[in-house]
Amino acid sequence: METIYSENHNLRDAQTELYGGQLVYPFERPSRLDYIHARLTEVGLGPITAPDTFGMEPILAVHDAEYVDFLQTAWDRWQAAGFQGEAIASTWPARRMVQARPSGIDGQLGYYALAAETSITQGTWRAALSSVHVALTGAERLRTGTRGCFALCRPPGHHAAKDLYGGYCFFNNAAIAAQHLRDTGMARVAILDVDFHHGNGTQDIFYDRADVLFISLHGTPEEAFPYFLGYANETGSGAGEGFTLNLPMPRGTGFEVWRTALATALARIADYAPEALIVSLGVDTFETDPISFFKLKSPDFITMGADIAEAGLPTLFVMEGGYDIAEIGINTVNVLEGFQGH
Ligand code: 5XA
Ligand code: ZN
Repeated sequence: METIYSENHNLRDAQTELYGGQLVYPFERPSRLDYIHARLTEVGLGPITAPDTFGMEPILAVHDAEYVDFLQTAWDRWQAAGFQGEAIASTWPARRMVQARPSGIDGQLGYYALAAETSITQGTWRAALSSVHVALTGAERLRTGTRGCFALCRPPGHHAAKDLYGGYCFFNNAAIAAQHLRDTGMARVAILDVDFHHGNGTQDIFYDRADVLFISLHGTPEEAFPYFLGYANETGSGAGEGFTLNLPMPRGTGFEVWRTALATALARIADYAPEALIVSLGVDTFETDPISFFKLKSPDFITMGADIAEAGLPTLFVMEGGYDIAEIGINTVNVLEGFQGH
């Protein structure tokens, strides 16, 4: 299986994440990809290729133009305002407040942020742009007949909505890839999100549409980030009614239960009969992930990949989360090997 990868992800090296009331070095850090890259090479999964470049059009097909402009200029504007640390939101348009876009950078951070853990830094824009190119290059491979491809994206994307960043995400790589497949001729695309966290951004982008099916398996939002989306009764709206499926699961969920949910997801995908499948691949379902609460073990990820292969669809794996860094390479590549070997 081919992997698409760019060293540009290293440009995203934030030094601060607001976690547990402290500013810590972020869980979402460059070395995550070093471990995955090393494992890909160790097992010889296939070629590792640099991405092609794409213009802004595929991004603007998903994201709001003012939001894109905000991301491009946020760091420079933050610095110009004289702030010393990394750019972190601190004020939100909460209940019963006006949802208007402030003019200054401090106000706009709160306007566009869905969470405060994600700081914007020097290099964030370029890394986020490159991550999109990685996903789009993978999508292009599916268009030319590839059975499976791995887009080794970083920063991740599934929390980013058309005008929201957070949860370490800026552009929604999987959604942009799906939209690209739609815009270049595919009638129906399915997105299966197996990251521990609900893909709120992807859900939001496609919520009222029937041409992209979104399914997410995740920690119950009663207890897990992003907390305010991902309940089972969110099923789509308008033309999209029935084309969102959420399968939240409780603390301590192990692979037996998780795999039953995956079977439910795969049955729905078979029923939908898409032309391609995009998997938002996070391995933070692993038992020792530091910010999650499922109990999957390393061999389970091989079974997961084999189960996904059973769908028999051209499949693009798009990297999302996973923070047990010592094991992230093994767990991620296990999914891909499980898929490939099947
Ligand atoms: O999939 N999303 C993540 O792994 C990020 C979670 C951020 C929690 N503050
Ligand atoms: Zn996650």
